Amino acid sequence: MSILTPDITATLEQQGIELPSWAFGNSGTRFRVWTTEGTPRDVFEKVADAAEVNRVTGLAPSVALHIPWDKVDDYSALRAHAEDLGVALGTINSNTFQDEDYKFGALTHEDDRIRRKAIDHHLECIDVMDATGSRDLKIWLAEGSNYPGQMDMRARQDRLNDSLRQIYERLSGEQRLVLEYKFFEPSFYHTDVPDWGTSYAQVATLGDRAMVCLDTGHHAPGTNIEFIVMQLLRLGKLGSFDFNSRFYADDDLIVGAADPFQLFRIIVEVIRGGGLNNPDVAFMLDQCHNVEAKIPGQIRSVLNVQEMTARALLLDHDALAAARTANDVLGAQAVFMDAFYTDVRPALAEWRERRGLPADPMAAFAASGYQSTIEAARVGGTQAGWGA
Ligand code: LRH
Ligand code: MN
Ligand code: MN
Repeated sequence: MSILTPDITATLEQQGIELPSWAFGNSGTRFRVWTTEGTPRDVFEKVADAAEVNRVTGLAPSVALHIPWDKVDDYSALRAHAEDLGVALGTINSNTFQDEDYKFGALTHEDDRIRRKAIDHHLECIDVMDATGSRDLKIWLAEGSNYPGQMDMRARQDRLNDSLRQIYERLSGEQRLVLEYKFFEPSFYHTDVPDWGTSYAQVATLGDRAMVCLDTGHHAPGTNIEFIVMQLLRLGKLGSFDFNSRFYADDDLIVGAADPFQLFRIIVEVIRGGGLNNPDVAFMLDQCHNVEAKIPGQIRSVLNVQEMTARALLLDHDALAAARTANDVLGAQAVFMDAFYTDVRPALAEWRERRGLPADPMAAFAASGYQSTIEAARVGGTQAGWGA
């Protein structure tokens, strides 16, 4: 009998991980952007590549867009294109980090003209959501200062709150606003939304459809991220994840690659806090594939999340509760590690086959010929990159 019980597979079957359109474009560091053959030239091609990840894994039903990187004239046509390929358009990410006007802030800016421009950009993003059928507007702000004394941090919080309220008021129906935090970069002294507490304090004043987005790469080294996950779930304010992994800063590497145990611990808390199929929590990747192949990089990523989810679902809660009640420190830790160390890969491969999916999605993609087809077809035009 498989170690994956029917209860576990029923949960796994519901799992969906949103892919970021920008993972399929070229990216790099501030030193160099690397190019690869077959890289999409527009968002239609990015969506096609994302659909390929879903085809071989059954795990990636939607694609997040970044505006203006993925700006098009006709979002209904893009939506129809995605639906034809079996995927949906997901979270809309605003972008106020590449415009000269925003050098000293956007939603926090002292100058009313610039702050109005930034608010209007978000209102346009909500127009896009109306056309794409997206639920979430994700806001990450590259705002802050480099030197003590440079800016009035408190006044900026007040302006931020006013800007967010104007944006929130434009949402309709099921639409939500998720506010992402990041402890530093591009500003190095102070950041206007540096931590979950600030994001929470801001969204809590707006209403029920304003939540916090937790990007796993946006914390200081050593931060207990699963504690934050637990707390936000407890408060009913965890709206979404941006998954990736990091060694040093905001590295945007493949989720579960740098620290698989951390991913396991996070997913344990997600399950503890209401389950994986909690509709309030959106699972998304936020990654860039600088030197590795992009489509296989995304396939590897969603499989890593699935593998850690299966391991977390194997946790023996009764045994854990008994050990905790007895204050059996080593016993509780042993139960926890037993689940983490279980190799679920053969059972997952077998389960995939039973569902008509390839047992080995990486191999299936390599054998499909898709990569050589796009390399031959996508000549001419400009390759999309991080920021274009
Ligand atoms: C900022 C961030 C944010 C952006 C993305 C490209 O570091 O995580 O989510 O939208 O990177
Ligand atoms: Mn992010
Ligand atoms: Mn980031």
